[in-house]
Amino acid sequence: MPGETVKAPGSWFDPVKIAVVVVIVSVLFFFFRRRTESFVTPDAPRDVVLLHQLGHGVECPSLSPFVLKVETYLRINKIPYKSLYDRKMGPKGKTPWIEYNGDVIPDSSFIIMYLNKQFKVTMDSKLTSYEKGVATALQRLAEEHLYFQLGLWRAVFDEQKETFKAIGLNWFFIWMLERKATTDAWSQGIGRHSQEEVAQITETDLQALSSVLGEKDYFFGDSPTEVDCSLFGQLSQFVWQARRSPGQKLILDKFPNLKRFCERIKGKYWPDWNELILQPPAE
Ligand SMILES: N[C@@H](CCC(=O)N[C@@H](CS)C(=O)NCC(=O)O)C(=O)O
Repeated sequence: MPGETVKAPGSWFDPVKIAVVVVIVSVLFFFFRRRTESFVTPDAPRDVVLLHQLGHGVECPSLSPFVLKVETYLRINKIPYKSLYDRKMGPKGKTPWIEYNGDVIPDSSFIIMYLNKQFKVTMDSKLTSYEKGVATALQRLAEEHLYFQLGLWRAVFDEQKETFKAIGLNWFFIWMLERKATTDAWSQGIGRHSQEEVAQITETDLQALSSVLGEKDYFFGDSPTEVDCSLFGQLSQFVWQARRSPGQKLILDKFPNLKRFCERIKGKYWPDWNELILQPPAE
C-alpha cells in the first residue's frame, strides 16, 4: 500500500513486542525482589537474633540437629534471640537460618561465624591449632557423616517411623521424608550400604567421639567450645530422638559418656527443655 511503513520482519521496534518485553522484565524483577526481600521479617526487633526453625520434636526441642546446634550456641553465649517456628527454609533451601538487624544468614556454621563477629564471641580462643584441627574433623564427622545415618535410622530403617508419627506427620509427609533421606544418603554414599553395615559405621563413629570425649565434661576440657554445640546437636538426636535405633542403644549401653555429655548441656543450658517439646518423654 502506498505510504505504509514497511517494517523488517522480526523488528524489535514493534510496540507490541516492546510491551511484552517490558511486562516480562517487570514480572521477573518483581519476583526476584520478592524472593530476596521475603527473607527479611518486616518490623523485626533490633539487636535480637531471629532463629527460623521447623517445629518441635517429641523428645528434643527440634528435630533438626543443626537448629539445636545454633540454639545451644546462642544460649551458651547468652545472645538475645527469638525462635520463629515458621517452617520456612532459608535462602540456601535449608534450615536453620537467622536474621539479625536486617542481615539474613543461612547455614549453622556461617551463622556461628557471623555471630562470633557481631557479639565478639571467643569460645574457641583457648584452643591450640592442633585442637582446632581436631574440632573441625569431629564436626565434619558428625555433620557430614553421622547426620546422614541419623536420617536413615529415623526415616528409612525404622519401619514404624516413630519419630515422625510422634509429631503427628501424615503418611504423605513421612513418605516424602523417607524418599528425601534415601536420596540424600545415596548421594552422600552411606545409603549404598546395607542396614547392618550402616550399624557398624554408626558404632565406629560413636566410638571415635566417645574416645575423644573420654571423661572430660566437654570435648576440649571444662568449658564448652563451638564443636560441643555441633556435637550436642547431632548426639542429642541419637540419645532422645532416634528411638530404638542402634545409635541410641549404643550410646546408652556402650558409650554412656556421650549420654552424660548430652545430659550435661541439656541440664545447664536448656532449663526449659520440657516446655519446648511436644510432650514430656516417657522414661
Ligand atoms: N550445612 C547446613 C545443613 C543444614 C541441614 O541439612 N538442614 C536440614 C534439616 S536438619 C535441611 O534443611 N534439609 C532440607 C534439605 O536438605 O532440603 C547447616 O549447617 O546448617
